[in-house]
Amino acid sequence: MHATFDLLTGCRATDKTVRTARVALLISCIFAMACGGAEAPPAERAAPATTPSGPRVFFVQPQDGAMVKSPVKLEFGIADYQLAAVPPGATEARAGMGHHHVGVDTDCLPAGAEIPMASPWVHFGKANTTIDMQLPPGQHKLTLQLGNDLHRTIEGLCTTLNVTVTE
Ligand SMILES: [Cu+2]
Repeated sequence: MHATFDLLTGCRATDKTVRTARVALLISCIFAMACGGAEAPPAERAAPATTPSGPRVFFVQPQDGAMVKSPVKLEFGIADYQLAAVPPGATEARAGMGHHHVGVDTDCLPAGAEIPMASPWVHFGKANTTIDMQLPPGQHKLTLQLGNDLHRTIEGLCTTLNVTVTE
């Protein structure tokens, strides 16, 4: 089929379309978005269907069950909650804000508990979201726990995964 390239709409148009009255051309202009703008917007990174909505923290990497080598690159994510560095000398917790903590081979702490400033916990009080963590070979549980400015846990903002560190 012979086709011409219509400069006005950016669409390929058949002879028939070109011959048709200008009204038709206008109509094709109106629909040009469906042709020239055929590129779909980039799909949003869809959360798994099982993920509940609302505030949450999650590991961007590694994936649960991954085989990894030490040092292990950890990256943390947060949704519907504000990641914030701890202000110097903070004496109270700002509502709706927190920073990440990682616990190695330990469970989520109860809501409101103070996250120890000691092993197996690491605080990311500068609102940082990555670390290259040294881990001995074997299986490890990694717990990502959000804490407020007083390093106290926040209801529901904790997740865990398991990785196997290979030699
Ligand atoms: Cu902390």
